[in-house]
Amino acid sequence: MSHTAVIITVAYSIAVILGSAISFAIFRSTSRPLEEDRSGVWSRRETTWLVIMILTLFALLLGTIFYVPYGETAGPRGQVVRVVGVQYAWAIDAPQPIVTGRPVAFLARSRDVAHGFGVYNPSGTLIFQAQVVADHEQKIVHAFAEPGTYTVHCLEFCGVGHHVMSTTFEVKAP
Ligand SMILES: [Cu+2]
Repeated sequence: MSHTAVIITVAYSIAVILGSAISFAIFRSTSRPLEEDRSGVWSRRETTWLVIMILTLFALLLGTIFYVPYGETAGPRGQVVRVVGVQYAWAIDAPQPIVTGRPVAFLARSRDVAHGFGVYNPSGTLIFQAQVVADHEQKIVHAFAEPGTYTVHCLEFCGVGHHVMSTTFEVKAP
């Protein structure tokens, strides 16, 4: 299982367990007879719950923010590849052959509408995708681990020829 799949599975499991526990507690509370005023107790519980939620959200933030793919650079040894999407083709301009093991900065923009730059590895698995729009240069940094022929498919419906908007590029061992 991939790293992302593990994170998603764990996150969903926690959500399901918490959701079930809360639903059960609410269901139980509706069948209990009315008691004397216990607002002091509930006020303290509410504060405790607030603290737990803030700590949980902060832990989730710390645990996930380093995987956010924004603001990355390819570094001084990076390879720069320019990508232009247009209805209905991709132009991929790599000054040198793209090699494995070194980060590649894809600088992608569109000449017309929004497109989805989706890159598939030689075995056909999607490895990353990014939205590509007209007035913004989208930067995606990725280091390829294995050489081969990578396929690009447009992943944003962009018109009648969307399904033919594909191309390939080669990644070589250095
Ligand atoms: Cu498209």
